[in-house]
Amino acid sequence: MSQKTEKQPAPPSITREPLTGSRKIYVPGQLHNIRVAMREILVSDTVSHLNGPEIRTANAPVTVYDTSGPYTDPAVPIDLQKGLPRLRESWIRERNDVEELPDFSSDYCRQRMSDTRLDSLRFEHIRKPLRAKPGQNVTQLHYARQGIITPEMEYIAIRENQRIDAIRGADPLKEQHPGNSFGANTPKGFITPEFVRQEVAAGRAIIPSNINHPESEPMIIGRNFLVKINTNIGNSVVTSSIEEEVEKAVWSCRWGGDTLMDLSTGKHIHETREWIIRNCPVPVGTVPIYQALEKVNGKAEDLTWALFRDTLIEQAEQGVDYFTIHAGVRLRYIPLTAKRVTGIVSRGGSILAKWCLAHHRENFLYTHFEEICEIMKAYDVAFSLGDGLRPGSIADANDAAQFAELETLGELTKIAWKHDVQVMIEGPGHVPMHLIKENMEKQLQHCDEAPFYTLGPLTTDIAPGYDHITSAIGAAMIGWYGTAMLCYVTPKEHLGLPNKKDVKDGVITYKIAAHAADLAKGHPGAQYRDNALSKARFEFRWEDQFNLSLDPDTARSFHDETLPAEGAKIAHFCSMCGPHFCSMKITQDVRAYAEQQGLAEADVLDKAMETKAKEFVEQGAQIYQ
Ligand code: IRN
Ligand code: FE2
Repeated sequence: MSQKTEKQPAPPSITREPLTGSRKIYVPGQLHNIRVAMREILVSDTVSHLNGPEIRTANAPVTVYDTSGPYTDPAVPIDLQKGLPRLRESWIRERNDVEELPDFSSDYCRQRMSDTRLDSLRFEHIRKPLRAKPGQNVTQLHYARQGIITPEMEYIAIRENQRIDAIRGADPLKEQHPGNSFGANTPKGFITPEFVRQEVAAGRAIIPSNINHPESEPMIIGRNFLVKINTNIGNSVVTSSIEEEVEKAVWSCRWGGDTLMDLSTGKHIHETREWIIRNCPVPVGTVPIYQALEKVNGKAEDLTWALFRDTLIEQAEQGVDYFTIHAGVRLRYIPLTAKRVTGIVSRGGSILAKWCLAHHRENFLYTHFEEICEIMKAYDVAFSLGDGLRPGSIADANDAAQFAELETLGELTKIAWKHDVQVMIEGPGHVPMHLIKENMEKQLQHCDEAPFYTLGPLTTDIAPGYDHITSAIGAAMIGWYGTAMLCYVTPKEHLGLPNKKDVKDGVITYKIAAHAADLAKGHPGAQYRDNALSKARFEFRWEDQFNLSLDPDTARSFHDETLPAEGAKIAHFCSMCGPHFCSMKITQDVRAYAEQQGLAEADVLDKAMETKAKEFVEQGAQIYQ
């Protein structure tokens, strides 16, 4: 008889309703039989009653990029025990280059499968792992280089544009590059599937898409696309359970997390990850060395290549979409960190440094790099080349250790590309504003434009409790310079494991940084939403202003703190300035007056200024006498 000592995880509390004022829509593809999930924000009419009867003008709904997955579509049944619908499964199988394995190929999984105590915690019994057929390469980079536009690429092209009216009728095979300086509401370019393919083929962008994670909706990381944000979750030995982590994962996607890293180091690492992956609509990343370290009971010197390799296969067959691999922490760079204020702050980096010193040998991730590539291409796992020697304080920014590692990451990028394996590069860390640009320039130079993925950077060390802000400043800057993905930092950074509130605060803060960068870079779809929100604000369409914002719930509740009455939602002022000092109200009055008088707005302003100037001089003469 099985001894079921483990309890079934309690169903987490998942928020299922769409964000207020929004609904899920599906945009069909032209090349492939796909439906791209997007979020449509409904807005009300503009109402004007200048000198006469009320005039209503309709405002178009605003379509935005949607990372929330099937959770916000009330029509899709969700069963966390079964996992999400497998959106990509048929696309993957129809390519005819994968095979279903009779069993999981890692030793670790095979041993676990016989452990009946874990039955209720796992999903393996409901699926078989997929792997490339012998001799096949199943990466999106491989397809892109052969000129194939995959359904994943078309899915991405559609969702990246955000504005579906901009792409309707566009030729999907035409190469289109998003130009710069897009004027209000007039995108000059849009992203086509062919453009996506070219960027992937050039190594400038990656599509993390493990064939064993068919639940994930395709997304792209590259500097000619929307800037993405990654969120980290995961338990540690001291806190949190499987259900809490699943809840945080869904929550992170709801508010805009584009990818999710499970950094669990505590109990049931494998099972926690399985639950997260099966229920996660965005790509999932991990740092496999963490689990490898658990397997040797935390003794870094006991790590071996064989054990690490087995861990990679275990996680690849679970469906992890990208691996942080700290292969750039070379033995000879470690002394360069000796005089640092904060030494090595990367968890993975410090584990490998310890191994290198204990054995006085080169990092086994570096020496076995080509073998790692062989595994990556059999499942399409992308590299996130870890910055194990990133600076952990302002004092250590841009030092010799950091840049030596970056050069090695460039060397490894070329090896991965030789195998058609997708690569992005991890970056710092703690960097003051004046040293940020150099990071981007060096990364582009050494890593041949492979996408950059940075942790912040934090621009000062003096604000624990507020490091989502210290780092969002750096993130916005480096995103503008060309970083493709920003790893969020929560208010709990340096202090503790983030809870659900911290996850949301981190996500919204990073959405701001990413969007600010999109605007500055001139992404064709970015400014449309700002314009729609500004128009709603100017016209006192309060509900529209809330709903168009990144966090409608907070915007609404802040407003309602002082003016809770329903009537205030159409009032032409808020409690900030009151009814008589609202600049927007005054401007509207000026415009109304101009229209009444048949004058141009500028003339009215001139006239008004003249009167004001006169008054001022008269009053001033009294005041300063
Ligand atoms: C991102 C850029 N540089 C580091 N990161 C993230 O930091 C990385 O992807 C992972 O999620 C987290 C912890 O990495 P270390 O501390 O093991 O390097
Ligand atoms: Fe830090």
